[in-house]
Amino acid sequence: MPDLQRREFIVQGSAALAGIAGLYASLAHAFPTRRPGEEVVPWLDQPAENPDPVGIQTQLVWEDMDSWITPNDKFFSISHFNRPTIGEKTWSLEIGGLVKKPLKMTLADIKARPRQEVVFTVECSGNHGFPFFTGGIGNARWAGTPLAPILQEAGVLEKGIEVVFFGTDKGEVTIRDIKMHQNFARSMSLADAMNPDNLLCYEMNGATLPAPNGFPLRLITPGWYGIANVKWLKSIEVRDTRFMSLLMGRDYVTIREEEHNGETVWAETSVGRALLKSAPAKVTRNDSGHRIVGAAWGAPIARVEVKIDQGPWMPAVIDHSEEAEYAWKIWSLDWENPSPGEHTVTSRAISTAGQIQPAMDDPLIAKKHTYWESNGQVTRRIRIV
Ligand SMILES: Nc1nc2c(c(=O)[nH]1)N[C@H]1C(S)=C(S)[C@@H](COP(=O)(O)O)O[C@H]1N2
Ligand SMILES: [Mo]
Repeated sequence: MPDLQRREFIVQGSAALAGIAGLYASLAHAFPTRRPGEEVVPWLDQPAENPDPVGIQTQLVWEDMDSWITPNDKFFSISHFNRPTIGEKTWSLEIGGLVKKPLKMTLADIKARPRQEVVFTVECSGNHGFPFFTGGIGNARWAGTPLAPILQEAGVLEKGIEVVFFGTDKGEVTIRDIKMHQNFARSMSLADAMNPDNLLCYEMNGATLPAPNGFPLRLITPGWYGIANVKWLKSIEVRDTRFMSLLMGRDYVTIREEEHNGETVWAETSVGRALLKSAPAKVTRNDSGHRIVGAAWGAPIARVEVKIDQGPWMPAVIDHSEEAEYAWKIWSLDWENPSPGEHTVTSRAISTAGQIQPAMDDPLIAKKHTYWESNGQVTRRIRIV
């Protein structure tokens, strides 16, 4: 993410966050795999120091994961440009472009519309792409109003095929010798934008959407990588051509060597839908032994398997006490009599469609030359005493 490091940022304090801290503490759910008297055995491989604490704020600390819902003050936050401070009173959302009736809505207008919630695990597609970025994921209950009826009300014209979401944040982008100022922007096809699960979201885990996560309004598009979930929304524009921006066509582009009939094709694809993934979260220990706990997400999960060192894949137990279509699943495996010394723990998720999370040496991962869409199997190291 070298682009993140170079930018000037308007740093915003997290005072607002501290104020609502009490609110969501009561929302934290008891973690299903917790056992009496257990303690966490720390991983040996800790993440490297974050070189960009403004661009990447507050990563998930896997060992500390103790609730299905990630509390707001522990939720990661990514900013590519500045971090805008938006006053609710002066803010409004414009819906325009190729529509019959352009709309302008205040936050009160949006809150007066039908409310809808979704529990959705948001992951940055760069997560696990760098040694310093392994906690770019969190699970929250998002609330807002569905996007589709608003687009319907505006009346998308026949030739409208693309819906662009602009953030308030902006930065300088240089392409060849052209310097320009672009707002953060991402687009979706009209069909994808009309998905009834998409929300214009103003609430996170029962609290006002925190500034780092997009106050006053963000797009929540369940099933897509973090980048598609545009924060600090400013406007929505319907167009008649495909849309490009830094975050669609240059950055957040995966470059991969693919085999097509024995020939290598270098493919460039824009990051979009989430991919099948899992990770071990922590190993705990109490009087009755060791237990490996983790999460799986990115596609409907059928099974999760765990491998210790170079041993066989063993089936983990998926917890069904807290579940939602777009939320991560928590799994665990009791680790019988681990031998003292160093071990590796690897997990892989298997989707209901039969896909298997790829190993790091699978050509899908090994022949990927960019760090986006890093959904390869995660291996952690641990010392048992
Ligand atoms: N306006 C705007 N929206 C944005 C971003 C941004 O920099 N600006 N970052 C995106 C990225 S890369 C991710 S991973 C998610 C992260 O959401 P979060 O910060 O609430 O965790 O927001 C996305 N939406
Ligand atoms: Mo991201």
